[in-house]
This record gives sequence, structure tokens and C-alpha cells, in this order.
Amino acid sequence: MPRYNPATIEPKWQAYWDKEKTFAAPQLPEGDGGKLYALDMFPYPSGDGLHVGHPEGYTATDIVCRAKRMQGVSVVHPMGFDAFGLPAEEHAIKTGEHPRVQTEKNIATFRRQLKILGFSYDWDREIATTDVDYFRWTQWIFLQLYDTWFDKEQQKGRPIAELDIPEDVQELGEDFAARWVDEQRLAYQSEAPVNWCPALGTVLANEEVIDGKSERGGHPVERRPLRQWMLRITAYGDRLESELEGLDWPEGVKALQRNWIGRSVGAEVDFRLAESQSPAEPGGFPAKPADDVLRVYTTRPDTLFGATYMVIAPEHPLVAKLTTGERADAVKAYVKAASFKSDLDRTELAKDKTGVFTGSCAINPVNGEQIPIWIADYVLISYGTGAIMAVPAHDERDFEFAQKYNIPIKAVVQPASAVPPEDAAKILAGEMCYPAEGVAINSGEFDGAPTAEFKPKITAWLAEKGLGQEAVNYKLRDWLFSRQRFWGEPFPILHELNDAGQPTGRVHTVAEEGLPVDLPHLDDFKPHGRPEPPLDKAPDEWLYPVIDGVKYKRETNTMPQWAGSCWYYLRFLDPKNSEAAIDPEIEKAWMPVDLYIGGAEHAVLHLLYARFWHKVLYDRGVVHTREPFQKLVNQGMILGENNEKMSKSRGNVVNPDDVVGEYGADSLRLYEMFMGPLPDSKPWNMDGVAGVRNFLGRAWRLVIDERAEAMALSNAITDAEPTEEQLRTLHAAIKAVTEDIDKLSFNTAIARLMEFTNFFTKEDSRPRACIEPFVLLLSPFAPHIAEEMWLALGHNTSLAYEPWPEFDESRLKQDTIEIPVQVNGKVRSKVHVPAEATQGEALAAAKADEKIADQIAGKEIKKELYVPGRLVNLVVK
Ligand code: ANZ
Repeated sequence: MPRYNPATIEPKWQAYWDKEKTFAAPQLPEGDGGKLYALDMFPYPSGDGLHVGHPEGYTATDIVCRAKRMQGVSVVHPMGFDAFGLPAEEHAIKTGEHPRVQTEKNIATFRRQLKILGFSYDWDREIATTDVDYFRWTQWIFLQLYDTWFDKEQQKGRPIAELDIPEDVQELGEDFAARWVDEQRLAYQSEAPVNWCPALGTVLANEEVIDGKSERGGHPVERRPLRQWMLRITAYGDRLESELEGLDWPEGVKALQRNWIGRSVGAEVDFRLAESQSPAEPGGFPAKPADDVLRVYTTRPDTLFGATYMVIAPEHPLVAKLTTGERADAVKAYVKAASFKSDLDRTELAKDKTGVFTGSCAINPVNGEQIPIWIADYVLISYGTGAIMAVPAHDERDFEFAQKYNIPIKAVVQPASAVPPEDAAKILAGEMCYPAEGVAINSGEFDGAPTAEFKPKITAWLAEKGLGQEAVNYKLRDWLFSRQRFWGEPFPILHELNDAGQPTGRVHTVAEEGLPVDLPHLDDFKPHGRPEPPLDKAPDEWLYPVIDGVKYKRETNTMPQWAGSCWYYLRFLDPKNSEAAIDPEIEKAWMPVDLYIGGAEHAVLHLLYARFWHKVLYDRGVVHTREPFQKLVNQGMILGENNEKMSKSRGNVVNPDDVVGEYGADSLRLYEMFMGPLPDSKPWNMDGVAGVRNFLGRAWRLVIDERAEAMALSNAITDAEPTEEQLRTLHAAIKAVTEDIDKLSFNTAIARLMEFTNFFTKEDSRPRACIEPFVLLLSPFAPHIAEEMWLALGHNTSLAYEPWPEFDESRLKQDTIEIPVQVNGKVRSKVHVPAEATQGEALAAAKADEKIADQIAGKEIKKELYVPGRLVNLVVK
């Protein structure tokens, strides 16, 4: 036994921690050491099991948690599963087995794999997003998004007349008031295109469509409008952007979020149609453009004089009006073709630009020029006003388009002086595009104005004439929040039916007491060949509830996989609460998440969606912080041995089970932390695992007598007073490891532990006063071996809450240092000198040394050298 054998130690300690509930976190933080909420991005329990990439971030948070518990901090460290999703449903379609069965099998595998890695999770807090007791509250949050303050008051029985609806809305009558309320909802219905695959008879998720074809089978996929649910995330665009500010997140992730939100400041400008009769009226830019006006959004109003054509999106409401008789067929065909393309396909820079002329023209408000109006799908209906003024000289897309269709290109910005003269000449001749800023030219009275000054000037000029105004736009779109899938959260929504069984259009929510809405039983999961969701096949008892004599049809869309991960971090704090999503006192005490570690692939969507829900919950008084995740860290990618991405098809996937089987969990943990800085990507290398396994063997032998029959301490372990050098080594290690853990610099911390081991391996006497703190320092990284050594050192409880070693700065000071003395380049002796010795003092000490005195006796000293703290060299003849 005394040989280091993780195969026996590790399961033993895992069972112990489980049984003793060593890592159970208190309901509320305890003691006065502060709190730490450390969160891992919970995994999707795929059929492939855990990947070596998972334990990277999980080990990092685990080290922090274990160290902080020992430092007296109240720690909550939970784990669970993000378990709705497509693969389980596909498996169900293939085998007829309920997705829940498959999901639970996968969860069991993941749970087992996580447990054998010895993470200090509070397993009593485990949740899966597919648990009915969990998604009941996901549905409850949906109600918070759907219901408005107005609904709540009505539910309390207050009549509309008493409510504080803005007067101008009330004047419009009850119908308008109801519509106004609908506009306040953060969840609303809308027609949005879905990917319909006629050959497969099913709607496909975006990730199942590749280049317009189904991933399975390669069948054509059409885009068809279908009634769906949207979440009004755009209402939070400003806050989602500005409140990034105070977060301790990687700058790159913040930048990605800002880009995604895509706030831009520009102007809306009205272009009158050429045949329009009524002149623009000065003063006051109307909220809605007049009928004979084309309104555009531009971020470059300074280029107005260079607008040589206009473009409207194929879905623009003016398409019919602007299309002249002889252009009708071409326009019709173009609009139809565009309807099959996704926004991404349409806006990709590399894609060939296409368009058709409508036959109509508009008038450029700054110079009265008539310019043609085109339809082109690189303009999206969902952004700005769905129409643009095109300035080919200064916009790449417009430039490409104008070249293709022979539209004039007119430079109105003088290129900056840094542009090479031959390029500048081309730009001025309309042969090259110049999208950057410069000085206005060909712009009438505005010539000579630098771009930054010209923008507000022309915007003010337009505003004065009633032709434009400043406008802000966001790239962010409302969130398409429904999927035509079975394995997702049902919406708590009922559609009212009339006596004939037809929908009345009235929507009701399921009352809070009626939650959860569980998924119905389905006889089979096969698609039914229509674009409607699979839940349309549910039995009538589920699909058509009758409440107070009124018949309803349940909503049959389900929520997207993102829903469950939007708030799991809250439920972890109060996972068993049957009265509320989370108890307010518990929320106040533990939130926000202090450390969130996960993959960079979630830099945009998951984090944006979760922040959005959090802000809504903040506005509803459910949570007390504006942001959920105070500090975010992305772990780097673990690559295959050849620096390639690990993937099944390359056959280079490393299974953590195999590594644990061969080397033990402590070695796997230590190796993943020793590979390099946490945020870097790094290639796997089995030799490296063997290397850290050897280190653990040496650490073991530092403490344990391997040759003894039974567990016994090494003879070198003594109760002796440590020497100064031993103390110095210990305190250097304490300082470095403690600080490195706070900096999440685990590879350097491990290097320190190795140095300590190397030093003490050579010491014949290893005082407990040094070895015990070392075992504690090692424990967050390699907890099983540390617990076992701690036991051998005579302690009879887990070290999990043992006070963290304190370091003593004064111990690091070296009063005297030992330096080698060379004579003619050969070390002849060693002398002790004060650490801060001067050159003179060091040389004097060297010459006074007996051996050196012998060496130099009767010789001439040609040269004397002192490298402070390192060596003395004397050259003699
Ligand atoms: C004229 C112009 C001249 C433009 C120029 C750019 C450069 P961001 O910054 O991304 O907000 N645009 C406006 N609405 C659009 C739509 N629905 N679909 C496609 N493009 C649209 O981009 C704003 C710019 O993108 C706008 O400014 C407009 O082109 C175009 F030298 O107007 B610009």
C-alpha cells in the first residue's frame, strides 16, 4: 500500500466527501470571511460523455473554491446539466425512446465522470434544466417577460379606468389601449421565417441547415413564415451595452458583446420621390415618413452629396408602389428569390451583390438630383428603415454594386494624406472606394469640413428643413424565442378558441398556480410532415384544455435551448424552493456570481441572453444586482497532440476516464493546470501527464515511507525546528501559491510546489512545521493525495476547512547569504556575507577565507569581481 496508488486513494476520499457532505454550502454565507460564488458553465450532457476540455475550467474553479474555504470564505460551488436539446430528440425519433430516458442516461454518465475528478461541488444543489421543478420556474420567468404591470394590476382586480395609462393612449379607446399594452410586453408573437424542409417533413434548426440544404440528406430547405414567440431584448440594448462597463471580464468578450449589440449613431433622412407633389415642410421631422417619401438611415450623413442611387430591401412596403409596369416581372422574381435567403447569406461581404431597378427615382435633398431607386437584398428590412442612400465612392458594398450595374460613383471625401497618391487619384476618379474619414469635397457650401464636424452640421441643417434628424440604431434584433421541437420547455400560454374551435386571437397565460406545464405524452416522436411543431400531435386532453367553460389550445412551440441556461445560476442558490424561483434573502446574500469560468464559445449569446433575463428580473424586483456575473474568465481550448482541434473524426479525442484510469484524477487535474496559462489554448501531451504523475510520486515519498508494510511516515519527518533555509523555502512557497491562486495563475503555483518538493527531498530532516503546510498548499490542486498524506500525518478529519498556511514576510528576508568564491574561474570556497553586502565587504570576506587565503598567498591580484548575491571572482598571477 505505501506506494502512491491513486486507484485506491481517490475513490476512498470521494466516498468520504460524499458521505460527510464535506462541500455542502450553507443556505446563507456564514462567518465573517466573506462569500464566494464560483460557477462553472454547466455542461450539455451529450452522448459522448465528458471531454478533457470540461475539467480544465472545472479544475480552475475547484482550486479557487478549495483554497478559499481554507481561507475562511463561505463558498458555494454547484453543478448541474443543461439538458434540453436536439440530440436527445433525434435519438427519440430514431429509436422511439423518450428523450428523457436518453437524457437521464447521459446525465448519469456525466455525473459519474465529474465525481471521479474529485470536484468539491455541493451535489445537493444539482439541477437539470429538464427537471419539471426547474422548468416550472423557467416558465414563471416567461410570465414575467410576458405580463406587464398592467396585467398584474388587472389580475389584482383594478379596472382599466383606474390605471395610469398615458392619456393619449386612453383617448384611442380600449382597443388601442390593449394594443399599447401588447407593445409593452417583453414577450410577443410575430411571424418569423423558419427553415422548412419539405422532403424531411420537418422544420430544422439553423445548425441543421448547411448552405440552404438539410444537414441530414442534403434536401432543399425553404424559409417560411410561421407564428412564433419573440423576446424584446432590443428594449434592453442600451443597458446591455453600457452596463458591461463595470464588469471584470476579458476585454475581448466585452468587445464581442458590444459588436453584437452594435449601437451606431447616425441620421434618418427623408428623400422625396421624384413624382411627389408636396414640398417638405420646414421644422419638425415627422415620426412616420409621408407617403411620398423614402426614409433612410445612414451613419454617414456627411456623404449625402455622393448619394448616386438608393436601395430598398425586397420586403420594403414601398416595393409595389415604386415598381413601374415594365419592371414588374423582374421585381417580382427578384423579391421571391430573396425570400429564400437568410440574412447572413444576404449580408456577407464576400457574396456577389444583386439587385433590380424599380423604375422610380427619388430626389437628393441636398442638391435636388434625381437618383434611381433599386431593390437589393444586401439591404435588410430589419435594420434602420430598411432603405439606404447608396454612396458607392465611400461604401464597399455600394461600390461593388455600382460597378456591377454601371451607376455613377462620385467622391465627396478627400482621402487623408496617409493614402498613397496613386490610390488617392483613383478614389477621386471613382475607381476605388474610400470608406474612411477625411475632408468634404464636391459638397457645395460644406466643402472643406472634416468628417467629424460635417456629420453634426449636416444633421442640424437637415433637421432645420424638416428633412432629417439624429438617430441611433442597434444591430441587436429581438430574440426569436420559439422552436418547433418537442424536447424543450412548453410555453405557459393558452390560445382561446371559439365555439367552432377556431382561434379567437386572444392569448391567455397559464396562472402561476397552474405551473408547471409539463410536456405531454407522445406516442411517437416522428415528424408529422407539417411545419407546425411536434406538440401539435399531443393528445387532446393536453392540447385542448377547457377552463371555466372556455376551450383553449395550448401553445405548441417550445422554448429554445438557451432558455434554461439564462437563470440556472440563481436556482443553484435555492434549488428546492417550491414557493419561488429563489428566496430574496438567499439571492441578496450570495449574488452576484463572483467567478464564472467557461468556454469562449459562449462569449456572445449565452452571456447576452442571461444578462438580459437578469436585468428583467432586476426590474421586477426578483434580484438585487444589475449584472449576474461579476468576473468572467474563458479557459483556452485544449487541442489534440498535434495542435489540432480534438474531434471524433480526427480520432484524437482524449477521454478523461482513460487518463484517470491510468494516472489518477489528481494527475489529470494537475496536468491540465500545468499545461500553461488558463486562457491559452494548448496541445495535449500524455508525457506531460506522466510527468506530473511522477511529481505526485515524489511529493508522496516526501511524507510517506514507501518501503514500509503498512502506511507509515517517512523517517525524515521530524518534530525538529526547521532551519532558516527550510523556513525560507516554505514561506516563499506559501506566498507564491497564495498569490498565484488569486491570480488564477495555476501553472506557476504548481511550479512552486515542485520546487518545494525538490528542495525537501534532499533534506534529511523534514520538519512537520514545513511539511504540513505544504500538504495544505497542495490540496486544492491534488486533493485526494493531500487528504491521504494529511491522514498519515496524524490528523483524523478532512483538511478541507483546515486554516490556510499564513506566510511571514520576515521569513523571506535572507539575513546572510552564501556565495561561491572563484579563483581564476574555479570555485575554491564558499563564504557567508550579509545579503546587502557591498563589493568591498564581499571581497574582504572572500580574501579572509582560509582556503582562498592559501590560494592567493604570494600572488598578484589582477582583477576582482563581485556579482551581488551570486559570486566573487579573483583573477591572480
Ligand atoms: C450611406 C453611407 C455612406 C453609409 C458611407 C455607409 C458609408 P452601421 O454602422 O452598421 O449601423 N445601412 C443602413 N440601413 C441598412 C440596412 N437596412 N441594410 C443594410 N445596410 C444598411 O451601418 C449603417 C450603414 O449601413 C448606413 O450608412 C447605410 O449605409 C447602411 F460612406 O449610408 B450608410
